[in-house]
Amino acid sequence: MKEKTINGFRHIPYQATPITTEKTLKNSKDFYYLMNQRRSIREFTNKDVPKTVIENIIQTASTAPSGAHKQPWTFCAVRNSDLKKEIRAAAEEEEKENYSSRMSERWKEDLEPFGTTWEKEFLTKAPWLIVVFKQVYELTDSGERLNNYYVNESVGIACGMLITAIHNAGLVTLTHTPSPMNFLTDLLNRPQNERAYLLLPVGYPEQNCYVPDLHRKTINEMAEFYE
Ligand code: IYR
Repeated sequence: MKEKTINGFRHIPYQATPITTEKTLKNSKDFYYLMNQRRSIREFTNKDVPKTVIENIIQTASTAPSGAHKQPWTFCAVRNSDLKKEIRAAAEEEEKENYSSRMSERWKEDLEPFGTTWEKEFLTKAPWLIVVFKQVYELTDSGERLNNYYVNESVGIACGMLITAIHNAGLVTLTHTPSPMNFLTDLLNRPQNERAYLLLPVGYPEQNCYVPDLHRKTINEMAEFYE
């Protein structure tokens, strides 16, 4: 197959990998079994993770589709312990406020199975923190603001792929959402077009780590088929 041009842009043949139906059955099942072992982990060891691993998982996340391929994301990977301490202190300050006055009683009851509190030891214990920023708009050299498209969808998908890559690498994480997250813009010195979206500590689970006995919805509870 040859290249072609659409609206003046080069299009190249898609190199599909040939696959049998049996192989797609096996792949889909194996991957489901792998991902079904993923759990949100709040207790980390301080064992280091090589920077290359973090680069690989971030590159995997950046394969996500995005509105008009704007790739409206920045992944800030923090290993510096002083910076992690500052992030923890600021996050805990917000969370104290959340748990004491901003969250509803019903919300706090819904969180009881997880045993979460304002205290966030994982922010200093995990070897890496990945803070994902969304780029609400692009800033041109002349200072013009060009809005990006479907930013929340795009960055949400990239975060899902990041979590999948972390699990596939044999590491653990949790989706931490200190709210409000503006303090991360200052601490990480981000430009005005970026907003903090999600914070993911990455590392190895603590030995003898427990997780709540949760159950996932069955296929009949969460899917409808229209054949
Ligand atoms: N952001 C708070 C509260 C919290 C909210 C949800 I939704 C959780 O699944 C867990 C915690 C915190 O991180 O403690």
